[in-house]
Amino acid sequence: MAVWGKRADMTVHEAEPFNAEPPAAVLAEGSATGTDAFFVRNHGPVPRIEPEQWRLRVTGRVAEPLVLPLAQLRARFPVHEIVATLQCAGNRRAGLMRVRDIPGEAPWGAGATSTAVWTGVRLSDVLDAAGAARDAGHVAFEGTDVSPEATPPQRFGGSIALAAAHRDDVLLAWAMNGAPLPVVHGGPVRVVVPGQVGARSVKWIERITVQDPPSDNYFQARSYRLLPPEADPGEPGAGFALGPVAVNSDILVPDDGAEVPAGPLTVRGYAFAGGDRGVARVDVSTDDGRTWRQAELADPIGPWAWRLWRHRLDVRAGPVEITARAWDTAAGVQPESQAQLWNPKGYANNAWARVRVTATR
Ligand code: MTE
Ligand code: MO
Repeated sequence: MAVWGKRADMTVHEAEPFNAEPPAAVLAEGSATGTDAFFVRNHGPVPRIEPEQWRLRVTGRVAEPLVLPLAQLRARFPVHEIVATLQCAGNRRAGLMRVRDIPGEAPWGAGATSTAVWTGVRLSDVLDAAGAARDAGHVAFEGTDVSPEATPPQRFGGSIALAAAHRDDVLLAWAMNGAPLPVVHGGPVRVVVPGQVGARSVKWIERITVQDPPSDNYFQARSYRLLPPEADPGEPGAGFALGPVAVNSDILVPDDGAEVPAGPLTVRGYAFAGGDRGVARVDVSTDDGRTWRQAELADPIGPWAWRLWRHRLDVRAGPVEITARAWDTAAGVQPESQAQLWNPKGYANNAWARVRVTATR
């Protein structure tokens, strides 16, 4: 049954809180993901907020604290539209779980990554209006939803560095793909932080605090940290907080395990690089990386969005393993082995993409 306006064929990792990803092939259909297919990652129940009741509070190291109703947020600042990809840190965790189990976390596939057009105002314009201290360290976000998974249970939150918050691309968005932001994606208003792990794009944003240290919220200080493999995931402060997304790609078509006709086969996928990096190249191999061919990249749809890619192969009857890897504009490349990337929370799997298919005559 379709819930939250999503396609009926979503893989639902959890019904409550709702967590779901689209079938990989659906992501290959277009550079902007349909709202009905865009993945959903929730850490608590979806809060119901009346847009008229909603207020954004801007506090902390500001000259003038603000309390902004939605109408004022929309009227007072220039409106901007960006195309941005969100990628959850848990994207492709299923691959890491095949290396070693990761108890308590969902086996996300390629689909914890999606791209949309977001409309809103720049966070930096709002910070300027509040007279945010220019020498502050971080900007902390807090949503409305209370996560029972956090210790102690608390609202979802996180932070980004002040310099990142002043970038042109960080939005307080009330629309997605040209329609009011759906409640499951954070409506009435969410933060969109392009290029950083999805967790920093706080939904149902209610409070923005300009401060020196990073947020002490559970989802900044304890979770969404990349731990050394031997670390105890319950240990506070271990590892480092995730931020910009490393170069990544995945194969969306054909499906892993599919049977395909021998002969011409078009392989399709996405590639994405966060931070200030773009996707420079995608390579495809059918001999486990001994030789590579360059895939054809779709035209860029914006500096903060993924690049879809395709590559035509000619496959002979029998088993075929297809491997892909992306390079970013800083010459970063996806590492080969997910065994080497395994970490206790199963984040940031950017190992070579692989699917195994059987070609039949
Ligand atoms: N914001 C709030 N308030 N609560 C959440 O659970 N999940 C975060 C982020 N913002 C979350 C949140 C995570 S981990 C990700 S990956 C993205 O939202 C997912 O955004 P989406 O559900 O719109 O795809
Ligand atoms: Mo996430």
